[in-house]
Amino acid sequence: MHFVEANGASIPAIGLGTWELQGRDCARVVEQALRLGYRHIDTAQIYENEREVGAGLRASGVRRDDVFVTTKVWTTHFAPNDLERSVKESLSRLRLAAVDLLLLHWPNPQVPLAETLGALAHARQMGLARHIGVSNFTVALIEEAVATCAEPLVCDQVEYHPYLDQAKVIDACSRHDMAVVAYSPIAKGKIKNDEVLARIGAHHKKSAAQVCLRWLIQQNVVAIPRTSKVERLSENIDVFDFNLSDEEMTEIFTMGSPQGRLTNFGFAPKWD
Ligand code: 1BO
Repeated sequence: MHFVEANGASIPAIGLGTWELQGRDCARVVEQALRLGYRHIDTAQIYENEREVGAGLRASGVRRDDVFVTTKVWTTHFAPNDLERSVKESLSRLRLAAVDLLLLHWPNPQVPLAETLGALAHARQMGLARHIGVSNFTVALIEEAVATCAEPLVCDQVEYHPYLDQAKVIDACSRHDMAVVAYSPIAKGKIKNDEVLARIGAHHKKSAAQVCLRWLIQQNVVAIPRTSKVERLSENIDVFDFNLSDEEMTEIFTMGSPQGRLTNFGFAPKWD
């Protein structure tokens, strides 16, 4: 497994995203993923599956310390006391003493960012999280957060795949030694039918999805593809035995645009 280093954190480059995985299916997929060699699981309070993620982790038999577990605080818990209480509730659902990474899930302009970051930093100081970071933050918000937070922020988790140009966010993260963690890295399955990626993949005996994940890894980006199918779990982690050429990387970069976003909500910030 390849790791991405960021502000003192070592993050496994491929993780399992669990957005929209529920109940027994979620626990089963987490267990299978860990048995297949995954060492990074991503959940969130709003996914309502932290209990199942914890159950899958225990059922896998993999040592707790060998797995990098991320959860995210939902925006309704951004007032300082709420944040601390909600993180303790997350830990009790996961049945863990601490998570490896704790993120603010989306920006929430209703609560001053400095107050929320103070509580996030305090959660780390109390030992509830080994590392902290943000998600869905724009360049301006990254700058504000880095300037305000008393503890290092190790990542911004954002939507990123070949159809969405995220050059500005990537540049801001790299200036602050923060990792970019890509959610929906295979564009909610759209990549599987992409002709350019399939053509590049044929050259390497890999699928279009594997080329896409490899393209992210070669940028030092962490990817957290979600799947409920065991064969896809194996496919998504089998991306460490080939290299894309500079020409192939560049060709894939030309597919991105700011309009390629697939996840948007009324409460989202004004994107870069
Ligand atoms: C509302 C969930 C977006 C991705 O984590």
